[in-house]
Amino acid sequence: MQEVTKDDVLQPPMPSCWNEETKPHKFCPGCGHGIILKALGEAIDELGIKDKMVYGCDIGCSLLAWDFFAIDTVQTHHGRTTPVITGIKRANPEVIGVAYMGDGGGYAIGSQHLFNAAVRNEKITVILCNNCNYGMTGGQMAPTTLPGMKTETTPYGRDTEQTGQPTLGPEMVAAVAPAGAYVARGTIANVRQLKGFLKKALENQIAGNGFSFVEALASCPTNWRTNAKQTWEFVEKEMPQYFKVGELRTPQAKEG
Ligand SMILES: Cc1ncc(C[n+]2csc(CCOP(=O)(O)OP(=O)(O)O)c2C)c(N)n1
Ligand code: SF4
Repeated sequence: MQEVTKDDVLQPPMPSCWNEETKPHKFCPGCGHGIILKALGEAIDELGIKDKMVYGCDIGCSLLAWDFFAIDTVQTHHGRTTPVITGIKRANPEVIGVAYMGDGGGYAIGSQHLFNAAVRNEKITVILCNNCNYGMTGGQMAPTTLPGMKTETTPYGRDTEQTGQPTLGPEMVAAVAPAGAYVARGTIANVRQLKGFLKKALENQIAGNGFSFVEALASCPTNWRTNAKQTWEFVEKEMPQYFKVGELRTPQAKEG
């Protein structure tokens, strides 16, 4: 039988800022990272900013995107993408800097960087993939693991008496960021809306208003050990019950 290659199959259109040679990408089937990065790629294409960008990815499954874009890219230590992109942006304010990370990288080891960058209103964009666990290292409890959720390190379910409540990142960033910040939580269950949030976050940086932060609810079927139906139900129905989807801050004013 003749072998079928990827050139024989009709491919869905890729964002032009993607590095075509590195596709298919390295994420597991059903992973949310690729969906977030497609929405980001389309937002970059629509804004026409590819040549001005520096993209930074963390340690965690986000590092699998080190060759994902045809864009200047830096791969950093775990939790350190925010300060690395901050440094690049400060050295060259013309750059549009994006820091991409997981919930472990952003809300555990890198939380001091994330929240202090927000306090300082650094003119960068941080995008965080919330998949309720430490994906790359095999599915341990993360700051975002839901109450009662089973992981490698919470085999009987997360006990919030012992470990506290899941981190509400956008709510925390919105509470400390000055006027000019943009903060939102999207989901891979609504990609059109997610792309809109990512576009507004990038536009906020282009306008020089201040810090921009978008958390995206996403899937990790490998560590959740879920089939396609269970995976989608968890993302679409379970996660938004705790993590409310929507915009929390727009640059016009500090609300509340
Ligand atoms: C300083 C440091 N601490 C710990 C690790 C081990 N480590 C690698 S990836 C990872 C967790 C990644 O989880 P997350 O940030 O949620 O991203 P995901 O893989 O789920 O996308 C950890 C703890 C490391 N590489 N470096
Ligand atoms: S382990 Fe989870 S987060 Fe990492 S690539 Fe696989 S599905 Fe995605």
